[in-house]
Amino acid sequence: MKAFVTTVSVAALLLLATGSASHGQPAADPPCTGQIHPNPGFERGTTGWTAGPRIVVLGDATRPAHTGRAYATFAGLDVTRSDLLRTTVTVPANCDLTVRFWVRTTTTETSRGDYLNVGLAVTGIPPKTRFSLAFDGGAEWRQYVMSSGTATTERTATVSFLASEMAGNGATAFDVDDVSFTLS
Ligand SMILES: [Ca+2]
Repeated sequence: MKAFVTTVSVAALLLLATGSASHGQPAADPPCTGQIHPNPGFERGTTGWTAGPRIVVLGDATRPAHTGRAYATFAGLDVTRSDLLRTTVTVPANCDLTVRFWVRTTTTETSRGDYLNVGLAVTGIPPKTRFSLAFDGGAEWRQYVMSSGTATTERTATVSFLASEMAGNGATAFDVDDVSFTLS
C-alpha cells in the first residue's frame, strides 16, 4: 500500500513537471503590455521599494495624495540631509519601459537650493539623471515621463529619486505619487 502511494506521488510529480515544461516550451516572448510594479502608488507602504525612513507618508486633507491615501515625500525639513527612494524592474527583451510619475512641490525658496534628482539606470546604458526638480516645480501635482528604449535582450531598469536639501534659505518639499512602470 505504501509502495502504491509512492508510485502515485511520483507519477503526479512527473505529470506536474511535464506539464510545466510543456507550458513554458514554446517560450513565446512575454507580452510588452501592462503596469509591472507591485506598488506604484505607495498604498502598500514601501513594498517593492527601497526607501529611507519617513519617505512614505499618508496624506491628509491639506496635503492629499495624487490617488489613494499614501505618497512618498522628500526634503522640506530645512535641515542638511538627503533621502533616496529606488526600485528595480525587469524589462523583457524587445520591450520599451515607460515610467510615469507625479510630483507636487511645496516651497518657501525663491531660488534653486533643495532638489530632487530622478534617475533611470538601464542595463547597458550609463545611469543618467533624467529630471532635476527644484522649487519651481509647481504646487499642483504634475506628471513627468521617461522611457528606457528597447533592446534585444532582457534588462533591468532602476528608477531612483534622490532628494538633497540644505539648511537655511528656505525649504522645498517634493511629494511623489503614482510611479507607474508600463511595458509597450
Ligand atoms: Ca498614492
